[in-house]
Amino acid sequence: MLSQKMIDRINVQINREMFSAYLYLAMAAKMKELGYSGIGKWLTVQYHEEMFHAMKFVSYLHDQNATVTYRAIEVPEFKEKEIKPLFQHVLAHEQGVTASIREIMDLAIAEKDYATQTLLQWYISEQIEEEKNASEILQNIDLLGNSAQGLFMLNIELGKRDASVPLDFNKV
Ligand code: OFO
Repeated sequence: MLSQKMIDRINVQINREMFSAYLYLAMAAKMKELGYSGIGKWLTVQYHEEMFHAMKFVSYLHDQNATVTYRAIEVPEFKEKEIKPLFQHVLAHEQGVTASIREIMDLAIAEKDYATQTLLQWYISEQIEEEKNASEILQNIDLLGNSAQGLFMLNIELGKRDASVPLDFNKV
């Protein structure tokens, strides 16, 4: 059985994951509007991944017979229109999410909540992947010298991304 503090904290995280989804969806729309359809596709895949992260927590609360509370999702704000600053924003955002997951782990350890610790191991590994993805794209941008030709190629490359998580949340 989960503590009320843990249930509340996981509900906050569900909201944060949904905000991440919404942020990436908004970024995808902007990139598509600017003609970067491949980068838009990459960000849309990321939106699905974030919804999966949210729904995996939802599923966990249901399994633990705890209450799921959906709160309002903040409006995603970002000004970046250039590719490099946009992915710097993505990386900084993911670093913030990593810190948030670590906070829940700290709580789970303090409460000797072994079940939640087991669940969180998945998120900790996933955050390594999330930060690595954004860092690699930034490295590629630097290697390509931020040139128009390089960005053209990057746009094609990122458009090949497929989701690494199930998109059917009924299976979560
Ligand atoms: Fe859910 O990992 Fe990104 O935000």
